[in-house]
Amino acid sequence: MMAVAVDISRFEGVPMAPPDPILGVSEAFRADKNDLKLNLGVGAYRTEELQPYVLNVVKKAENLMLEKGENKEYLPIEGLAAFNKATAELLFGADNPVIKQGRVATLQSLSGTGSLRLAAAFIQRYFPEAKVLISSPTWGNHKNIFNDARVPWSEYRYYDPKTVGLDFEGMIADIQAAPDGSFVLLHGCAHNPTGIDPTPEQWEKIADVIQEKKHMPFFDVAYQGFASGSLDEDASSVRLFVERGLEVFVAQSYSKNLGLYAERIGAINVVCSAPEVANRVKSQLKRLARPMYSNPPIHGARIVANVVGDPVMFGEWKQEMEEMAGRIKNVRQKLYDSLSAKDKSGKDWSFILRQIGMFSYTGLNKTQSDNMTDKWHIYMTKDGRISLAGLSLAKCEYLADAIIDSFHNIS
Ligand code: PLA
Repeated sequence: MMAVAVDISRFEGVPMAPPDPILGVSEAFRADKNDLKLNLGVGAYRTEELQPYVLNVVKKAENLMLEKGENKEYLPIEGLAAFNKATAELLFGADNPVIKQGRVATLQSLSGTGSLRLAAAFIQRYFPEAKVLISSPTWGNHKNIFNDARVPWSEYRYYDPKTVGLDFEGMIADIQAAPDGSFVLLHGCAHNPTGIDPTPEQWEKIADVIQEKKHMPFFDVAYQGFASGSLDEDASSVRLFVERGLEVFVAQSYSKNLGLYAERIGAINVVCSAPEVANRVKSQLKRLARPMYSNPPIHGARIVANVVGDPVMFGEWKQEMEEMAGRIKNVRQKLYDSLSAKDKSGKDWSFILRQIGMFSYTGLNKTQSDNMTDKWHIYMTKDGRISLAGLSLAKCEYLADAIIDSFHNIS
């Protein structure tokens, strides 16, 4: 008997979901047949030839792993011990007293997103009254993560379109005005999407207010080493809060700095006031993880543990990371040079040089961003963000033409 198609579906009530504002851009890019097309949507590093890049040190670690012939047994719920040790040391510094005193609860989780989601579930369960403050704007998925975890959030001012810089006063005022004990989500470095980070002095003031208000700092560190090229420098914001003796949440990702996008490797760290507290927090994070995904994948964890744990490979990684960060800085400079040379209107494009990390926040509005895609085949998010990691020196002039056209000819 052949199966007969049913004419009434049980899924009538399921509407079509809109495409994801970031990952949907890659789908549209793949469908475009024009040779000029350029994908500046998702923040994924490309070589000058615009090809995906697997770090040499990753290949080396994978070869070693293959030689050892390790098994594929389940990891514990908390993940690979060697990874958890390495990741906390990389973040806080190996000599940090919080590590020596056993005050950090670290769980390997599903990259940055999964780690944020686990923390959000923890907040929902143990701080049901608390609200999370997120920057305006922020990485689009932050809102989805807290919405899905049913954690209420509101925004604090961050970006000032007039100065194309940080609205520091606004940020401080909003953090101050939030109910005591709120969670304040901060980008550890290379703020996404604006590329604008507070200065060290501003970080101190942010910490002052958070401390005063008994807020909980919650860092999202998705670009350690990718902003400045230095792992330590990019962790300095987090370390400043930890040095003050505060309890802190930190989500980490190895997608960008080790190019392990698809391995889904990262961690959630909770710095606690005492080891006994850290043990309790960790036990509850494990309890949340178990029914969600049981335990994390092993491959990426082994790569990180091998690279960080071996002085030679660690050195090679730092060098490759500097090269990646350096290539992004070069295209940033070339894009600025091309815009300045071609744009006869006298507009000051120097904000591009002041931004840091993978992205540039161009100030193009939605209609102008649409023009970039529809007319020029340049794929980017509709908030005007472009990923410089997907740009080559060779394409800078073309991009500059497209930006100038969209900026001046489209309102
Ligand atoms: N946090 C921030 C601030 C991010 O920008 C990203 C990735 C993540 C966390 C999560 O990355 P992970 O889950 O792979 O560790 N943002 C990308 C990709 C690069 C994305 O949207 O998923 C972006 O294009 O904004």
